[in-house]
Amino acid sequence: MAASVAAAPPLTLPERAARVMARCDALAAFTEEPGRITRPYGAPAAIGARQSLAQWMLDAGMETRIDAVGDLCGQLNGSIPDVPALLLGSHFDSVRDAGRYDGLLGILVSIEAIDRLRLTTGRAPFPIDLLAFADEEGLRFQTTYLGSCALAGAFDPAFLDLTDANGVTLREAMTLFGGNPAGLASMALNPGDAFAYVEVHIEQGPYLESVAAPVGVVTAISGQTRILLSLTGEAGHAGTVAMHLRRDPLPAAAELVLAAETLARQTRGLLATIGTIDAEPGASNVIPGRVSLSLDVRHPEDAVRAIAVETLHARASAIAAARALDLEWRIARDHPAVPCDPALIARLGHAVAATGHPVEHLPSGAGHDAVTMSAVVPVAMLFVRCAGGISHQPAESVTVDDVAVAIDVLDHFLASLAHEGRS
Ligand code: HGY
Ligand code: MN
Ligand code: MN
Repeated sequence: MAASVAAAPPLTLPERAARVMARCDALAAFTEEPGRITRPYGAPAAIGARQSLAQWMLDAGMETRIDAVGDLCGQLNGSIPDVPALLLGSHFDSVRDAGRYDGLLGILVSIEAIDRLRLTTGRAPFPIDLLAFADEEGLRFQTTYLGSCALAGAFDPAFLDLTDANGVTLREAMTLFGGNPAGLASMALNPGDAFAYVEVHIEQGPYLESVAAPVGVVTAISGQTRILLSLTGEAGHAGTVAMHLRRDPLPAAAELVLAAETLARQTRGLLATIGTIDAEPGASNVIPGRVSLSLDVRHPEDAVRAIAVETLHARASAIAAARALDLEWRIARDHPAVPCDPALIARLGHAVAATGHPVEHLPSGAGHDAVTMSAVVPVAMLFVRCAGGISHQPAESVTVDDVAVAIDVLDHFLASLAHEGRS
């Protein structure tokens, strides 16, 4: 006769937080660049990370599936006819040379809160869908928010023809990633499918640290415009073409970089970043023929951002004209500022208070999938303090104690919805 095996006791909150930290460490190994974390959409590293996340979702009692974009969707309670779902989520792609918490922390905290709800409070009277988005950063195709765009019914089919640095189309990458370009349109949420989208994320700024709070409730997310531009002149020999005869686009790019910095410094709240610059053909004894740059412009107010983008476009045109260069200016993504839902903000605030911590409110300067989701469902976000506000680089860091608070807050939030209903 087989010996009876006692069920393992449920994990404590500190054990769950430690598990989240260990899982962030484990997922850091899924990278396309040895020695640093770089996990673009659709890459083998993303497939590996998605497999681990899927296993942990299954362990937490969820059913899982891959959607048309390649997002991983975990579901607790299945679908209940005519009962809108609660959506939780964040992303598992990364920037180049990333930290280990941006995006993944929110997915892993949500897994713990869902598991805890299942094992303690019992099942909620509504489905809970955990969305692990496959592309939020836009590293590979400069697209950003691919998964949430499709869910929000905002996926532009023209995106499918975008190519990565190796000429692979998004259509090809999506198929290889287990997605289905033909299924994108039917992915869109219908009215009544969901009643809220809630995302846990590291703050990526220094505010929570400055007020000694482990978590904070987000009020709104700044708008952002991502521009891809190029300046084209004429390549030539570095040793023979006289300075006054050159059509060198790189000094023009330098002027534009400084113009963007100057405008942002002179405009309260405006942020302008040139994050990539590529001079072609790229040899020390060749005058560049073409320079490509990315320009990221952000402001909490859409009107200020729009004027800044127009101003910088005019400046770029003038710089190019003065040097007889051709300018290409393409707006790759343009997202308005998004307010979070007042009722969800209040409920998250109550959940924070229930854990005994101060209820801090703050805006987000970083973009999140909540931006796109806000078109179809009320959204809210919980930020977790990170050391020095450092993010988008390897020094990104959170404490296990703060992660425990985030799990606890999300647990209280879920339990309040489960017990009190949605109103
Ligand atoms: O760019 C952003 O704000 C986000 O991290 N993707
Ligand atoms: Mn990010
Ligand atoms: Mn993120």
